[in-house]
Amino acid sequence: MTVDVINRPEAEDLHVQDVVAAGELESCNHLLDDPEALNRFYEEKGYILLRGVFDRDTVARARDEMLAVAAQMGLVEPGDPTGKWTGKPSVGGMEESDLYAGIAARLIEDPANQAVMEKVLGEPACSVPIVQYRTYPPQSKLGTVHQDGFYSPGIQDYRPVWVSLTPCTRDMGGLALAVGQNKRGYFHNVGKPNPFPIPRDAIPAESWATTDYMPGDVLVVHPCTPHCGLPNNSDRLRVSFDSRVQSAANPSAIAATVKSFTPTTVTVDADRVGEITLNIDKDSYLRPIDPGVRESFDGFVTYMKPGMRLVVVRDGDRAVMLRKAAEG
Ligand SMILES: O=C(O)CCC(=O)C(=O)O
Ligand SMILES: [Fe+2]
Repeated sequence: MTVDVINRPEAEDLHVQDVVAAGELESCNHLLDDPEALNRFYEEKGYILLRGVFDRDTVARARDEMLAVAAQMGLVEPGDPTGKWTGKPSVGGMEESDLYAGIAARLIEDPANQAVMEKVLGEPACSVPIVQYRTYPPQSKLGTVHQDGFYSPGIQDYRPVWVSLTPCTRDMGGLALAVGQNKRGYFHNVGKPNPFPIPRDAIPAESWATTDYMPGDVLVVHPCTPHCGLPNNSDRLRVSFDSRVQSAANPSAIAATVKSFTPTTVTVDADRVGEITLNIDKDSYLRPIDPGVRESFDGFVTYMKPGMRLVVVRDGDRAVMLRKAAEG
């Protein structure tokens, strides 16, 4: 049954602590060479789990690169590939730090991993320049139960990927998904303030599933699948990132530098694509300064600056979204 927009100011919220992920996610490796069957599984269950498909050396490189940043912050000893926590508290808020820039793209776009990404997307893939890098010590503050698509309107034809770079057994707080709940619309409660928490009774408790993730595994999460990161109760950091893959031939989300603008257009120099001018309208999702804050259309020329680094999401020559760049 599809839910209409939920507007229930009195509803009790669903918290990550309430999620008991008793189900086990299934591997889709046997469907990799059958694009139709793979798509059917994705649309039916709301995810694709591929075991051990990324090349080991490329995963180890990405792991070492992320752990080197964690070591700089004192969270792990330098050179410790297991990511054992030193006990130093994390300052938090590092998910989009420039210190990590490029790690995800190097892994996803490595020639050794391209073929599998092409199978996941159905055409040659490149990564979207928006990545959240997570080096989460035990007992870190928990996130929310959410559906990615609710917060990212207009991003078409991409597939979100979640990758753990060290073994992420279930005591370390990997991703839990509400299996098959991607076909019922958005559960976010617009009767409550941002982040519009999902009501407790909206998702059947028995739909929740997780697994022990291993380095080289790739999890693709449907933009409408409710999911959350579980608590990390181990003695190690959870070392994962989440990004998205999209068409390499016709990328809709591109990193770009602002050249000039008018009240209704922006001209940017876009990576891979070159100079383009896009129309801005009142429905464009404008968050060029702080990705968490939507700016007004009317004030466009007052906050735009030449040289700004952005991620531009386009549909033809319309700007669907302008977002502060998260990657280099
Ligand atoms: O890794 C997490 O804790 C959350 C990840 C997530 O929300 C995502 O991959 O969309
Ligand atoms: Fe998410």
